[in-house]
Amino acid sequence: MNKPVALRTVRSVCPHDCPSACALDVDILDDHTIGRVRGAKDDPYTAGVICEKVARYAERVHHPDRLTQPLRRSGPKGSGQFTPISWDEALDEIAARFNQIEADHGAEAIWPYYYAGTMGHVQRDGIDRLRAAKGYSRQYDTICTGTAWPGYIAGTGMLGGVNPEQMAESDCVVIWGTNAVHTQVNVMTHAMRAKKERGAKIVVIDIYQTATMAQADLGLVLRPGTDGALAVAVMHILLRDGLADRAYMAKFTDFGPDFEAHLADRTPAWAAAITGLSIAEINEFAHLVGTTPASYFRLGYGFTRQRNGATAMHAALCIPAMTGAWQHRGGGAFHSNSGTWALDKSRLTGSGLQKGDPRWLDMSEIGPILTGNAKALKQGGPVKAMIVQNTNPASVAPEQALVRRGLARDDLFLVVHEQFMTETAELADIVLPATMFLEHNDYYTRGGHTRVLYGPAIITRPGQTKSNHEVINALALRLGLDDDTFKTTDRDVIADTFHRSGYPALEEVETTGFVDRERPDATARYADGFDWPDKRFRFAPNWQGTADKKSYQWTCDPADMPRFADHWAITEAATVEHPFRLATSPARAFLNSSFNETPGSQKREGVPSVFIHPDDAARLAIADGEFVTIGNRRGTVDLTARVRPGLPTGVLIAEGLHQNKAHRGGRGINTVTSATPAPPFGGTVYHDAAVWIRKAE
Ligand SMILES: Nc1nc2c(c(=O)[nH]1)N[C@H]1C(S)=C(S)[C@@H](COP(=O)(O)OP(=O)(O)OC[C@H]3O[C@@H](n4cnc5c(=O)[nH]c(N)nc54)[C@H](O)[C@@H]3O)O[C@H]1N2
Ligand SMILES: Nc1nc2c(c(=O)[nH]1)N[C@H]1C(S)=C(S)[C@@H](COP(=O)(O)OP(=O)(O)OC[C@H]3O[C@@H](n4cnc5c(=O)[nH]c(N)nc54)[C@H](O)[C@@H]3O)O[C@H]1N2
Ligand code: SF4
Ligand SMILES: [Mo]
Repeated sequence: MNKPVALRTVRSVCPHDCPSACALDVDILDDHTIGRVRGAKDDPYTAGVICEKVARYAERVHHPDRLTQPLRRSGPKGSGQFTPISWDEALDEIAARFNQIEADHGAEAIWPYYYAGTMGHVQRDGIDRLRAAKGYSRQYDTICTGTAWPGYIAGTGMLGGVNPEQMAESDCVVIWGTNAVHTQVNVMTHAMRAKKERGAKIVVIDIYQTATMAQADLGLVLRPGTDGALAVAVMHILLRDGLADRAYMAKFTDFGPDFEAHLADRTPAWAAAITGLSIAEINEFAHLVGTTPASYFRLGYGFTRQRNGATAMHAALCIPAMTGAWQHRGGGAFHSNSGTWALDKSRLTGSGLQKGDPRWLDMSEIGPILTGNAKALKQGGPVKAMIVQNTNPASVAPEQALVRRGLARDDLFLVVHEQFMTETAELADIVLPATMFLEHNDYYTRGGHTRVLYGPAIITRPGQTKSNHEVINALALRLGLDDDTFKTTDRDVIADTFHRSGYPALEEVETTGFVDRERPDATARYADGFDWPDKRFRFAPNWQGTADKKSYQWTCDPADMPRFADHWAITEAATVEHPFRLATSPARAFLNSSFNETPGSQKREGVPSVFIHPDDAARLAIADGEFVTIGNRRGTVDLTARVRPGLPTGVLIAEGLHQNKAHRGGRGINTVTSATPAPPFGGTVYHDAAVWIRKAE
C-alpha cells in the first residue's frame, strides 16, 4: 500500500498532562484526518523527540469509540444504557437541574470538577469562570502537585529553576524520583547529550529499577518514602568530608550551627538502615555530587507522592544549596517552571465575577466528599450535582470504591464532558462529546521547560463534538449569566489573556507557535539571592510561606513538621497484616488514564500486573504470570504477578492505570490507594500504600 501523502504539516503542541509540553509537527492528510505526528526539530527542548503514544496520535483522534453526540442515561446508573439527545435538550436539562438544585440546596451543592486532561488554559480552566459567577463550590487542586510544589518552594521561595536544556552542559545529572523515560522523555534527550558529549555521570534515584535507571551510571534503589533520609545523610557527608561550599551557604542560605548540629547524627549508617541502600552507595553519591560542581538535580513528582513527599522534595533540593551547584552552568536544580509564566488569567477564570466565598473542596477527597464525610465536606451540605471536564476520577482518584459509590449515587446529578466513554462517563446522567486539541484553539504551558506554546484548530471536529469553552459558555448563558466573557470565542480569550499578560499579540504567536519565557540565566539560578524576603535559601522551611494564598488549608499541625530538612517517618507503615508497600508508578504507553483506550498502548502494556521480588514470591509461592489479589482496608484489586529482581523485598510496583474493566472484578489500582491528604497542604499519596498480596481465589 502507498503511504498516505500529507497535504501539509502544521505546528501544534501536545495537550497532555506531561511536563514536556512538546512542540509537534502534525501531518494533515485531509481536512478531517491526520497522519504522522513528530516532535518539532526547531524547538530547543522538544528537539525532534516525542513519546511513542503521541507519535501514534492518529489512533486516538480517529478512534472509532470517540463520543460524537450528547447522551442521556436511559437505564440505571452505570448500566451503560444511554439515548442520544440534541445539544439543546442536553443543555436545557443541565441548566434546569442545576437551577433546581441551587434553589433547594444552595449553590455550594454544585461542584464543577476538572483537571489537566488538556493542559490548554482556555479549555482547562474556563470552568472556573462558570463556578465563580455562580458561587458554586470551589476545587482545591491537590491531585498532582499538592506536595511537590510546596516542597520545592520551601527551599527556593518560588517555583522555578535552571533551564532544563542546560542539563546538556552538566557534568552530573541527578534524576530523582521521576521515571523520565516513561513520563517526560525529553529529560533524557538533554541528560544523554551531557553523557555523550561531556562524559557526564547520570544518577537515577527510584524505588525500583526503571527504564530510566537502565541508562544510569549510578542507580540508587531505595525503600519508598525514605528520600529525606538519603538527602540528609548526603549533607552529613558533605559537611564531614569538607565538600560543602560554606562560602556559598554563608552568602545565600540560612545555614547555621543549629542545622549543622541537626545533621550530626544523620550518618550514612543511620540512612542505610532507613533507605535500604548500602553505606558505600550513599558515600559514593555524596562524593559524586560533592566533587562535581556542575551537578544538575532534576527533581520529579514521583517521590513526592508519599505522605512525607513535601519534606522529601525539600530535603533533596537542599543538596545543591549545600554544594553551591547553583553557581555553575549546567548545575543547580529544577522541578517545574510553573511559577514563571506571569499570566493574567483573571478574565479567563472569572476571578472578578466571584460570587460569595464558597467552600474549597479537596479534589483528591472526591470519594469521601461524595459519600458524605463531614470533614471532607467542610461541615457543609452534600454535593448534589457535578460537571466534570478533562478528568476521569472513577479511575484516577484514590479510594476508588468510595469514588464509584459516590458518583453512582441516585441523588447526584452527574454531567461528564468527555472524548471517550470513560469509567466516569459511564456513571453520568448526561454525557457530552468533547473536541480534541487539533479541533479547538488553545495555548499551553507545562512546567518542564521555558516556553508557552500555541495550538490551533487544524482539522474539522467529528460529529457534534464541542469544546470545553463552548460548553461552559453555552451553559452559563442558559443559567442566566450574561458577562461578556461568556460570549467569546476561544481565540478571543487567548488574545485577551496574552494582551493582559504583556505577551506578544496572538497573531504573532500564531506564526512562531510559542512565547519564549526563558529567564536570564542568573535569575534562574538565583544568583542575586533566592526568592524569600531575606534572599536566602531555607534549610529550615517556612511552610506557611509556600502556601497558595487564597485556597490553602493545613492538613497537619504545623508544629508537627520537622524544623529542618529531614526524614519524616509518617508513611503508611507495613504491618503484619499489610506487609508490603505498594507504589503505582506510571506506565510508558498510558498517560494517567488517557491512551488506555488506544490499541497500540494496550498492546504495549498488556494485562494489569504487579512486580514482586523473587524472594517474596518464593515465600508466598506466587509464580510469574499467576493471578494475585492485593488488598487493604480500602479494598482489593486483581492483577497478574510479574516476578522480577530490581526492587526491594517488601515492595510491590503496579505500573499504570489500566482500564478498570481490564482488571478481573472491574476494580482498578486506585481501589487500594489512600485519599488521606498529605502534609502540609494536601496532595495524593499514590505511591504510599500498605497492602497484602496473595494468590487470587
Ligand atoms: N507515560 C506516562 N507519562 C506521564 C504520565 C503517565 O501516567 N504515563 N503521567 C503524567 C503526569 S500527570 C505527571 S504529574 C508526570 C509525573 O511524572 P514523574 O515525575 O515521573 O512522577 P511519577 O510518575 O509519579 O513517578 C515517577 C517515579 O517515582 C517513583 N517513586 C515512587 N515513590 C518513590 C519514592 O519514595 N522515592 C523515589 N526516589 N521514587 C519514588 C516511581 O516508582 C516512579 O518510577 O508524568 C506525566 N507523564
Ligand atoms: N494510581 C495512580 N493514580 C494516579 C496517578 C498515579 O501516579 N498513580 N497519577 C495522578 C496524577 S499525577 C494525575 S495528574 C491524575 C490525572 O488524572 P486525569 O486528569 O483523569 O488524567 P488524564 O488521563 O490526563 O485526563 C483525563 C481525561 O481528560 C479527557 N480530556 C482530554 N482533553 C479533553 C478536553 O479537551 N475536553 C474534555 N472535556 N475532556 C478532555 C481525556 O479523554 C481523559 O479521559 O491522575 C492521578 N492518578
Ligand atoms: S505526552 Fe509528553 S513526551 Fe509525549 S508528546 Fe506529549 S508532551 Fe511530549
Ligand atoms: Mo499529574
